Amino acid sequence: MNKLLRFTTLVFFAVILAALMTATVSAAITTVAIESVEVVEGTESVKVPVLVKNNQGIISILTKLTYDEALTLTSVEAGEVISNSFCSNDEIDLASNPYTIYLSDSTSKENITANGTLVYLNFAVDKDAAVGKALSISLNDGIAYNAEVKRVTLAYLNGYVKLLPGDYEVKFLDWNGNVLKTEKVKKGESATAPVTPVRADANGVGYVFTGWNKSFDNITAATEVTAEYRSFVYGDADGNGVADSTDNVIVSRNLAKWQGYGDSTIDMLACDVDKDGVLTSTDNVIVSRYLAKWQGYLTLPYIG
Ligand SMILES: [Ca+2]
Ligand SMILES: [Ca+2]
Repeated sequence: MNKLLRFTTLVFFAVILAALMTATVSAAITTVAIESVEVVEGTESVKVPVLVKNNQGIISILTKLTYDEALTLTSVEAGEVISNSFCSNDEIDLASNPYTIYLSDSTSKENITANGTLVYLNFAVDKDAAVGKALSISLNDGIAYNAEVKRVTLAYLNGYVKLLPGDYEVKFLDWNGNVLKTEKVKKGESATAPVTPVRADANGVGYVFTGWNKSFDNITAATEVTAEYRSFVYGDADGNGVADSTDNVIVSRNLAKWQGYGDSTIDMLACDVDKDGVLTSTDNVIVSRYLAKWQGYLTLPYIG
């Protein structure tokens, strides 16, 4: 092995060792961490835990809490780590931002080394707080002591409260109020329509779906969307509301391809009285028999 290679190897291991030591040291700092909380918009109060991690041994902590103006501190509860503690939750102080949190075990002569919740911060959330924005909560200027009355170095992990867009229920209803589909949609997003509904014929009248009565894009509230249909009378080629011999003549001319009697001039759905999807002379024969009140042809559509 040449000298350069040996030197390089040595440097390599030295760097690794230094990195490991740094990692060990940084892992060993007592850390006060605010646990971020995400709630659905409209939530009026949140409880934010403040945790101690990598606890190297403490007996008291004093720190300053600063928080977003869309939050209002309503109370501070002691957590489990320092159970016999004084927690500066004097109501008069609550309005101050920054707010001083002070925790001290007045009885223990030994270091508290448990990890867990130091305090719970209860906040009221402003009604107009921005959705999706991290409402920051931070701690700073901390002083902590251990049982030997030595300063304990603290690291902080700041947190936030975030309002998540709410879900809104979008209901798709049929003409008679039957629920075709229910969907939860996030604020500002779009609902997806169900499969095109089919409305049954009734008393010689047919229906064709024409769309939904309102938009279901950009949903910002609970929404009901209703199916809309166009109605037609079976056999009523000219759309005047009754099936009579005039319609029969019109259909004959359409089938014979007379000028001015094209498909676009008549109601094709109304004329397809056997509902096979096409207009043929059979449909016209059926309408003739219906008009002549043949037995078996007394109602339309005719399903043979
Ligand atoms: Ca007619
Ligand atoms: Ca037909």
